[in-house]
This record gives sequence, C-alpha cells and structure tokens, in this order.
Amino acid sequence: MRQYHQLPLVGFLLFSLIPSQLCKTCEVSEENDVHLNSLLSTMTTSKYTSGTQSANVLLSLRLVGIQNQTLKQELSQQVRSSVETRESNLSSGQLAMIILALGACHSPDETFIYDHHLISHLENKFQAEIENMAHDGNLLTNYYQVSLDVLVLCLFNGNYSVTKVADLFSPENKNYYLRGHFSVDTGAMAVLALTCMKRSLMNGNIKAGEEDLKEINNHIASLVKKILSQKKENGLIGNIFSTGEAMQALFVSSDYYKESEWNCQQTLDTVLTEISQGAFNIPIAAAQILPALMGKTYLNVSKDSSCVSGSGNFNISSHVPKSVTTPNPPSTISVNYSVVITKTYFTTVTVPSGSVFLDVMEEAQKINKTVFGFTAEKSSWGPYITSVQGLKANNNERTFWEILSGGKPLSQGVGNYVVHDGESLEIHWSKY
Ligand code: B12
Repeated sequence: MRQYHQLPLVGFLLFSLIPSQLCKTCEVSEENDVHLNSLLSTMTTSKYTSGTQSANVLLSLRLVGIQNQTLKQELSQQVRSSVETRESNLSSGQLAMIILALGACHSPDETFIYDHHLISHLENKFQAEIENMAHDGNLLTNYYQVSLDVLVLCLFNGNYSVTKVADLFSPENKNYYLRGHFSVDTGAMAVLALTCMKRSLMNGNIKAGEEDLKEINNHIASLVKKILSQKKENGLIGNIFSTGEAMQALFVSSDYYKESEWNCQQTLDTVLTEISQGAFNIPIAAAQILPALMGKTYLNVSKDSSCVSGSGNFNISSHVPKSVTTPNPPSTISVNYSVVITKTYFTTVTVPSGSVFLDVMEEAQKINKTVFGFTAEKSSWGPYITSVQGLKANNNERTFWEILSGGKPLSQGVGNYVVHDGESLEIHWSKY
C-alpha cells in the first residue's frame, strides 16, 4: 500500500489544475444538424433486444438532450427490467453501461440505482475482474469493460483503489491490444476513466499519493499518443466505429497534445460524410457516435444536469438516406466461403443479392452441417459467432472466430456485412 503525501501534492495539483480543466471540442454546426437525422431515425425506429443496446442509446439521447420522452421512457423501462431479470448474469461492463444510462441526468432512474444497490454490485464485479487478472493475467471480460467500470465507479463515487487502477491501466498491458493491434475504442474508454479519476483527485473527492497521480498522468499521455497514432489521412481514428469514442477521449485530454496534432473539424466532416452514406445503420453504432458530434463526452454524465434540456433540440425526421442501388443487380450472387482452423474447408454458395455474411454461413450449413455448422448469440452489435464445427470461442484463452473478406478482417459483424458477387469470405479460428 502506498503512503499518502497530501502536502507536497498541493503545489503539483494547483499547477496541473488549470490545464486539465480545459476541454476542447468541435461540434456539428446548426446548419448541419440535418445530417444527424438519420442517426436519430436509426435509434427511434429500431427494435431493442438487448439491455446493453438500450442503455447505449438511452445514454446517448440523454447526453445530447433529445426531447423524445416516449422513446426515453421505453428504453429506461427495458434497461431497468434487464437489471431485474438478470443482474447476476450481467458482465461488469454491461452493469456499468446500465448505471451510466440510468444516471446520465436527474431523473427517477437515479432512485432505481440506489434502491437496487447497483454501485456496490459493480464494485463486486470490478473486484472479481481484478482477482481474475491477478490469477491468470486475463480479465473476465476485456479492458474496454473494465474502463467502463472505473469510469462509472469514479462518476458515481463508488469505492476502488486508485493505486490498483493506476497499475492495471499501464499502457503497455497486452489487454489494450486485440489481434496485435492497439484497440482505439479500448484506449479511448481508458482515457475517459483515467481523466475522471484525475479530476476527482484534483477536486479532493478521492485521495491518493503523488506517485499515483503521476502515473495516471503518464498513462493518459501515452494512451493519447497511441490514439493519435491511429489517425488516418481522412481524419478517422482507428476505424469509423471507434472514431466517436476517440473524439470523446481527445476532447477531455486536449492538454496532452498540440493543436496541430489533431484537426477535429476534418474528423467531423468525414464522419458526416459517412453518416450520409448510411455507415451508422445499427442503433448502437449511431448511439456511440452521436455524443461526440454534439461536443459531449461520457464525463458530462451528472445527476445535476437536466434530462430534457440540452443543445440537441433539432427536429427528428423520419428521413432515411436512400441506399445506393446498382442498376439491374443480378437476383443471385455466388461467393466463396471457407472455414479455417488448422485445415481449410471450402465451398461456394449462391445467395440472393443484398445478402449478409450470416446468410452465406446459413447456406453453407445447409450444404454440410458437420463442416459448416455454427452457433451465434444475440449481442448489442447483432449476432456474434460463438462456435463453428462445435469449436467454441473462449475468453480465458483469448480465442474467437474472426471474420474476413479477401484475407482482411471485416469491421462489421456477420449480421450487417453485405456480401458481393465473387467475394472470398473466411471465418478463422483466431487468438486476440
Ligand atoms: C472487446 C471487443 C471484441 C472481443 C470480444 C471478446 C471479449 N474479450 O470481450 C473480440 C476481440 C473477440 C472481438 C471480436 C470481433 N469484433 Co469486437 N469489439 C470489442 C470492443 C473493443 C468492446 C466490446 C465490449 O465489451 N463492449 C461493452 C459491453 C458492455 O457490451 P456487450 O454488448 O456486452 O459486449 C459484447 C459484444 O460487443 C461482443 N462483441 C464484441 N465485438 C463484437 C462485434 C460484433 C459484430 C458483434 C455482433 C458482437 C461483438 O463481445 C462483447 C463482450 O462479450 C468493441 C468496441 C466498441 N466500441 O463497442 C469492438 C467492436 C464491437 N468489435 C467489432 C468487430 C468488427 C468485431 C469482429 C467482427 C472483428 C472481425 N473481423 O472478426 C469480431 C466478431 C466476430 C464474431 N465472432 O462474430 C466492431 C463492430 C463494428 C460493427 N459495426 O459491427 C467494434 C465496434 C470495434 C470497431 N471499432 O470496429 N471484439
């Protein structure tokens, strides 16, 4: 246990207080609000089947101050009933996301959090993650979820050890990397959590030693550097689906990089173009990008803010961008499909044009169930492939079924990726 050295901290705290409260954002201008209508229409017209999905959307709508009371009440009801029916089965990050959504602003949902002791349940789930990590070096879930846990414990005054978190969040930890690549989504969530902790330390809400604060500062600096190193020429950070969270992280950490290192407006413009091309056509993707576009971050969650007011008073229209159709598309297409374990199992299947990866897997399964049989689970991003040929993905062993096209990993799941004539699809037994 490290000792607390309060007095020498004062000077350091005062020095770091001024820059760290800076938060540079860029947001969609009023005349561009219309671009956000398709995001809102995706969120308002979707059917919600998972508590995490509903929680992500509720959080997003509340953060930007969308006025649609009926939808928000429905989502809040779904989120609360997911706690009532399966609290003990929720992963730590799922519970954290639920608390974040219910407590995003001043509403009766706050009472639900405290009546159901959700903060102490989260403390226990977080503790179980740390114990698992100490036991075999792996978390029960992943770093993205543990970052969500810390963020929520920090925002809702839960108990956690600053020293342990500072040690856990070392940027060199392998858990920031998936398939050998730095996960921008994960790094961004960690920056939000660490920034919340840093602010609490400086406001005197939590106490810690000088070493811890230094370590937290170093971690933020190093993670911000890694996030910026994933910036593409068009301004996206990581890929289109991690850009919203990366923007949030960069908004709250603007004193860790130079203005010349990130052109926020360029990133925003590229995201708006992607929106108009229908990139965010599932509710969780729309929910994760919206706050950043309105200059908001998960650190704006506060029981003192109102649930109805906010900058997002644009009108929701049911306008959905027209999808681009090729003239006279063939009614069926043919694609190559392989299952790769140590050996490759190959087939060619014919599916209607417009089919998604999952349709191809189903067709292949009809041809040969032993070789192409698979199982999938519903998740907040759609169907997640859990096994092929009876071989199951396992978190503790860091194994999963990776999906690829032309040898490149896809950035969408099997339920959303639309396949093309002549394409070579693969599902690989992989380690992350
Ligand atoms: C961790 C993670 C993984 C881990 C999940 C296992 C683990 N250890 O937890 C691994 C590395 C295995 C993984 C795999 C994939 N992932 Co992933 N993953 C994430 C990440 C960073 C965090 C997910 C999380 O814990 N969320 C918080 C908890 C509370 O929510 P949850 O709903 O309970 O989380 C579960 C699901 O999200 C599920 N899951 C994870 N990834 C994906 C992807 C898809 C398509 C589906 C349906 C489910 C799913 O696993 C989570 C844990 O159980 C997100 C980033 C993000 N912004 O969400 C990307 C993310 C969700 N993944 C993504 C992708 C593309 C994939 C893959 C399709 C990659 C590939 N080419 O194979 C595969 C899934 C293939 C399959 N089998 O169906 C994209 C989805 C984008 C989209 N539009 O669909 C994201 C947003 C990353 C990104 N920026 O591109 N992923």
